[in-house]
Amino acid sequence: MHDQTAQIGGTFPGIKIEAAELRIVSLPLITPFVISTGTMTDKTFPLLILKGEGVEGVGEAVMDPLPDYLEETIPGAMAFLTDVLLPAVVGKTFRSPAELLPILDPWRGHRMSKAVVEMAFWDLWSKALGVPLRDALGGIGDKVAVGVSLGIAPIETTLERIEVAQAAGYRRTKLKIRQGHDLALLEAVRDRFPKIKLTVDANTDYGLIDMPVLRAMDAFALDYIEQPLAFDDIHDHAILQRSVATAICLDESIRSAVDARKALVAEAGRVINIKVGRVGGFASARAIHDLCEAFGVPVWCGGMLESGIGRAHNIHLATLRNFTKPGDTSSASRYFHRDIINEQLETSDGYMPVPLNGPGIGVTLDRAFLDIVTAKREEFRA
Ligand code: OSB
Ligand code: MG
Repeated sequence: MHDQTAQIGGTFPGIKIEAAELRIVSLPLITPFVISTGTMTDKTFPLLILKGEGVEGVGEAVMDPLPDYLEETIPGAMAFLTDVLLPAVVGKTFRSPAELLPILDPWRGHRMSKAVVEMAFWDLWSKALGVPLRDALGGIGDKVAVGVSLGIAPIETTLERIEVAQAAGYRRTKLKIRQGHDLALLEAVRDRFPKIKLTVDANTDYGLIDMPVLRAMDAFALDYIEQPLAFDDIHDHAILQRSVATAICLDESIRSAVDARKALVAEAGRVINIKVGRVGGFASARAIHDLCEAFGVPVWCGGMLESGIGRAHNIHLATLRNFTKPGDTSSASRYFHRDIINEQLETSDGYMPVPLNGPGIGVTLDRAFLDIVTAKREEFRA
């Protein structure tokens, strides 16, 4: 490899993306994950490997098979990546991830598809530089605080799951809610766990017409209510935030730094959940992070039930200094019997160690297992 100090000093010649490998991977979930928009029984995702000059960068895309979280779908992403994005980057040399943006930005939407290309290149680039992704991004520390996200289940089951999460030291409990599965749940949870750091995530299930229910949540000392209103809305969240004491946290409705600016100016929320896949990559995630910091708004790193590759990217991102609230990157073993990486991403007392087992994302693909769980594989060469 090259001398990293010389490279950081500005003489880095760039790295050529010689080839790309795009897979569809499917991992069964240990327990079905239920949210207001539907139930997931397995985690299916596009995995992108960019190959350049003896190094490989890996990214995991977060769109669902069907447009139930946001509009992107796996079939749409595969077509866009195959027909447009990968032919545009394979065979080209880039000196930094920012040099990819003129290729990605002109296209409308498709932020999750753009993100997987950009994220895989950040991994490739930081490996070529010989530094952890954390350092390339400008993060600090060797562990990040995390909580659990608990899917919709009978109240008794949820109480048991909270017990388990508390025993493991998780720093925050997020309960998925939907209309009719909200106040009674919160009463039961607060009755049993009066002091825990608690949040709820509605995944867009409510409207302003549900103001009485959302206001009633003020009684439960929630750290925030995540995405109560529509996925494409900022305006109504601003009305809601003026009418409830609890902080609103935006997830689905923030897809770019421009969205974040509008939400911050409108005071549509007091917390933002940053998912690097949702917002189109690390450049956008950092811009949102910086903007929130300037507005005095804390952020935290969300998740999409990613495998070890996506989780590693999330953990490195969460080392940026305004990620002051616990993120969603809990132990991979809560979701999967076996991961596609060789390392184990497990928390200790509610902290996830930053994978620093080498440069880049700091984790490595378990190729043999990856082949078993790969449903489709395509190669791209210049
Ligand atoms: O809204 O944060 C969300 C999972 C799938 C889709 C949307 C969301 C979630 C989670 C899971 O809450 C967080 C995790 O990865 O553990
Ligand atoms: Mg959410």
